[in-house]
Amino acid sequence: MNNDDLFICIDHVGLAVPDLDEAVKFHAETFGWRELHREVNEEQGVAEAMLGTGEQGEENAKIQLLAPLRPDSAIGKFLDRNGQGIQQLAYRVKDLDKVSEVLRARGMRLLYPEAKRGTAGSRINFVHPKDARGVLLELVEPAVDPDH
Ligand code: MC0
Repeated sequence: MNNDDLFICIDHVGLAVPDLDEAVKFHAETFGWRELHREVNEEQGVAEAMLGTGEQGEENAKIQLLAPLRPDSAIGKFLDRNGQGIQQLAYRVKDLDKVSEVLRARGMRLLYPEAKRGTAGSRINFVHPKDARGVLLELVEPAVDPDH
């Protein structure tokens, strides 16, 4: 990674699903992904599971399954409009506040004025899909120690 790179790598790809348990089972039995982590994020209105082949906290990109807690949540609305499928692409960053500032200066609208809490204690924000040319881009700064 160069010092002036904004993004480290793809952290995860988020898939909207109607039923988390059923989707985890499908991706495990069909594609061989293992469930590495699961949590409920009330603020985001989601129950989510991270799938991969390494360990949670390792560097590998992951698949994130996102099921709605409420019909009026971001995932609930996405499912209503599009059905299940790719809802977001998440880029890993080292310093979310710095990257957010750079992207705002480049004309991107970030959805939140300040970072919010994401998976496993990470800090997250999103670039509006209209500004990122049709893709909801999540920016994720992982927790230093994801277990604490
Ligand atoms: C909406 N649009 C999308 C989109 N969602 N385009 C690509 N990908 C998506 N996921 C498009 C719509 O089709 C519409 O286009 C335009 O964006 C504006 O839509 P809207 O009706 O004004 O807005 P909403 O109500 O659909 O909301 C979209 C928005 C929302 C991105 C603002 O989903 C949001 O706040 N998302 C951020 C939070 C989130 O996604 N949370 C769940 C994951 P047209 O052409 O019709 O104008 S939580 C998570 O990911 C955490 C746990 C983590 O990873 O750590």
